[in-house]
Amino acid sequence: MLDGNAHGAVALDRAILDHGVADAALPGLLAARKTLPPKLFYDAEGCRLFGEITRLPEYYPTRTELALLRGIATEAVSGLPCGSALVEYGASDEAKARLLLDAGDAGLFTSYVPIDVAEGALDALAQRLHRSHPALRVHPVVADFLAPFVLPRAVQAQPLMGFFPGSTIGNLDPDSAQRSLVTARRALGRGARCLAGVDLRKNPALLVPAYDDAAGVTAAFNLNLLRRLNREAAADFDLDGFAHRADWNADAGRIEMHLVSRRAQTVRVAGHRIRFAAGETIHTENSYKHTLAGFQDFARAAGWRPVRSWTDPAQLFSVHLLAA
Ligand code: AVI
Repeated sequence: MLDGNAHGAVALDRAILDHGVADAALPGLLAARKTLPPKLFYDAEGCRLFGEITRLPEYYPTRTELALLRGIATEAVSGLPCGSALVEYGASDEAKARLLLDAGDAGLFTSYVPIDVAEGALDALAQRLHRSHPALRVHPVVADFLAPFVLPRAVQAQPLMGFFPGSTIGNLDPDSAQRSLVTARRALGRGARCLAGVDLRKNPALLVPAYDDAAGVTAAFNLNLLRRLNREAAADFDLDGFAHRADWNADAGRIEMHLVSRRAQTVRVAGHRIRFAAGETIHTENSYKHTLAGFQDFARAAGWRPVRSWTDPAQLFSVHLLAA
């Protein structure tokens, strides 16, 4: 059953989403070390390119996590009461949630709350689930889950399981990731459980190509940010003037994505003139990688109790069951 407005999505966080692209981009572009917020990746073309990334041979996280979840889904949801709600943080598609929704007895999950900034993707996801799971109540929430938001009233009295798949929290700086786990624990309440998919530290020879693939899809995904600014923030970036770069930052334990200015140039963005030196970068994304014990400590510090952790045989990716 669908629940929501005419677009099929409950807009609880308009104040944040309506900031506009220029407002989101300018503070970072005007800073001494230029940055852009990764949430700007996900316009329609960015969502399409991210979908392509997840199918690349070099990009191991999606297929590894899917295989892992397929194997552990029944164990991961065991002990949850019938009539529970699954709350997914960063739900660009429902492929992973389906594994949990279909895992337990019929009637284990009666509601699903996908939360994401990409309203179009949420609408499409809700329509697909409406067809395949007509008895499931789907309550999409258009929100940046970093900011506090209210869970739909309809699920507030249900037993809740949070779901952070895809190492989404790895794209947040550690303070924000910590805060989002705390916010989720408070929103989900006493007795809640949470399942988190977390990418593991590994040899940079495997990590870097996952973010700099031979077909150039990740490069196109990164450069699409500039195309979006040209269209939505009155910018005039020359896309040929910037190159994609992915670096492993061993000290910080993260992959960094940058757009490197190929020459000295000045770009207009929303009425501002922004100067780039040759070689200067816009830092567009961090993707933190954890150790198993490191993530368990991280979850504990956010008030969650680690119950169980699973990894694939090659120890590429991990899934953690946490209890509030
Ligand atoms: C969405 N997120 C978990 C992806 C990642 O692996 O950090 C985003 C991504 N950026 C480039 N490739 C994939």
